[in-house]
Amino acid sequence: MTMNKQMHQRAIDWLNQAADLLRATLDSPLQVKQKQNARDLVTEMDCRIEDYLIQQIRHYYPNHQILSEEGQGDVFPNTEGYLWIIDPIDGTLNYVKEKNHFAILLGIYYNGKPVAGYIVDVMNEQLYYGIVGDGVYLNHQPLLPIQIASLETSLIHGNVHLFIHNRYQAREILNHSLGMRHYGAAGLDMISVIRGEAALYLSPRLQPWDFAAGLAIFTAMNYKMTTPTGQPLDLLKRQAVLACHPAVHSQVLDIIQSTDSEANNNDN
Ligand code: 2AM
Ligand code: CA
Repeated sequence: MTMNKQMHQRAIDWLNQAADLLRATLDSPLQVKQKQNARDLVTEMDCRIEDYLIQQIRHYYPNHQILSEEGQGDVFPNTEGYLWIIDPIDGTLNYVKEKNHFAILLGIYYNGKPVAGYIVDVMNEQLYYGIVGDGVYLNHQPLLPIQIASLETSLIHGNVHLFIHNRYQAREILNHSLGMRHYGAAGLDMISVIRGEAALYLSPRLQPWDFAAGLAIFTAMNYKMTTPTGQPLDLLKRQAVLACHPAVHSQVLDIIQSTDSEANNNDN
């Protein structure tokens, strides 16, 4: 399925409106609630952005399915037909504590296959999108990534806990690289790989809305996004994710699979 131009234009208009609203309200007092723990937050702006995007999609595309983090989408979506996967604010903890380094994420899928992905780096006013079968763009200009030659000459991105607990041979991967950086917003960490600033991003636990936008952009670029054991990602499940430049993917899989400990290598 190729991306429909009108749908693409609407998605961009809605994302721009949503990003404008987040910037305009940045200094307003925020209602912050904990979800599972003190690091897992939701604010009224997560819900407001989600509500706005879902209202637009439902109005123009009433037959499409929606999967969205804060629960206003479909309760039990499947991958049949069009599926919009939304994270209204990726990096909510950054949004609350830094007022920076957060994103809006949207992935559009058809019968489980990526069609287009959108990542808005809100405070930098940068819109990244990838259209499968076309290419990847930054603020509507074709993106020319920095070239990645090898793990040994590259930075990597990854969740800090991976390195503390050495899951997926994270320390070994780090030792092969030049060093580790991390934003704490999956969409922005994936952008570092998309731009060629880092060779990979590894996270032990991402929800579909954390990786759906990036997976579509990676697919448009022929980059690799799999589980850390090289399996395809399941669009409806929480999983560990290895998002990788193609030049280093097989080397990283080899390092991960060289582990002795099965427990450290569990994809779930
Ligand atoms: P969020 O801000 O949308 O919740 C932080 O390392 C990254 O992981 C962010 O993209 C964050 O997204 C996501 N994240 C935080 N807690 C998570 C959890 N329990 N499961 C999956 N993803 C999570
Ligand atoms: Ca979120």
